[in-house]
Amino acid sequence: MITFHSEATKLRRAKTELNEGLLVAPFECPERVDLVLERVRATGLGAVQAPTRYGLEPVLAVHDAAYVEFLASCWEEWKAIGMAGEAIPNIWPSRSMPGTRVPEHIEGRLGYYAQTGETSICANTFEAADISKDIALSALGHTLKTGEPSFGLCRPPGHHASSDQFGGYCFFNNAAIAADQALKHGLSRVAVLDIDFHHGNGTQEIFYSRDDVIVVSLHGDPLHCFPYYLGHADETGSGRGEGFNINYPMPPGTGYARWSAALDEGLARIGQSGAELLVVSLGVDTFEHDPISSFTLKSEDYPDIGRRLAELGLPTVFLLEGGYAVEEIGINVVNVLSGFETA
Ligand code: SP5
Ligand code: ZN
Repeated sequence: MITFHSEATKLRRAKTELNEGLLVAPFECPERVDLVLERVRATGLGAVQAPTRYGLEPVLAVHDAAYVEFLASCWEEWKAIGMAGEAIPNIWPSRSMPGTRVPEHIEGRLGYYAQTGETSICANTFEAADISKDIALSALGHTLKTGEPSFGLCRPPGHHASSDQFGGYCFFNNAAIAADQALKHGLSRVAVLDIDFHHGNGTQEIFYSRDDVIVVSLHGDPLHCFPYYLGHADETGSGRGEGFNINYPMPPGTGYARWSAALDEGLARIGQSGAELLVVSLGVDTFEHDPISSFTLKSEDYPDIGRRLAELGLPTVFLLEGGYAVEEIGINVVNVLSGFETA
């Protein structure tokens, strides 16, 4: 399987993440890319290719222009007024003050465009997000052209990013951008299968009222797990999108038996949907030793995931999302991909 990769994904090197009341070194770090790439090479998965540049048009098809402008200028504006650390939001348009206007001060704009407080914006965040979506689109391009599967070694990840908010380490929604472009290239229905530990709230929001993209997400129950406010089983889509959003929330401690049963159900729904392409939001933070998640999948389980996905028989694009047990991230990601290949 071909891998799309760029060293430029590592341009974002945030120093701080707000975690458990402390500023710590971010879990979503550049070393993740090195470890996955190392494993791709060590296992001989296939060629590694640089992405093509696609510009911002595919991004603007999914994200609000003002949000994209905010991301492009946030860090410079933040520095310009002499803020001491990285850009971390500390106020939001919350339930009791929803407001209607976007503030002018960067502190207010930052909160307006943020979902969460753990994701700092630092130098080159926009540049890394931009190349990450190019990697996703290059993988899509390869699969559309050849019918062969492809792997986009995306960083930063994308599935939490909604039409106008960043969060959960995500800025541009790579999977949503790829799915949307696939439709613009002539497909009539695309499936996004999100197997990251966390609910893909951004992907859900972007496609919630659409029937041309079916979104299936397996994740930690939002009653107990980040991102907490979205991802319940009764969120099934709205309007013509009714029935095209399918959530499988599962409790902390869930292991492969229950998880893979949900996967089979989700795959059956995708099979029945008439989707012509599968985009997999591939997070491996379902791993038993992931430092911020609470499922108990083992490294040996990941090839079986790949095999089950292959049984669908659809052209498939894998895009990296989360996975933070840094030692094992490469093994687990490539286990899924090689399981898919050997099916
Ligand atoms: C792409 C992706 O996987 N994003 C996940 C972002 C989650 N960030 C906040 C996680 C907070 C977890 N707190 C649990 C602490 C356990 N010691
Ligand atoms: Zn995750």
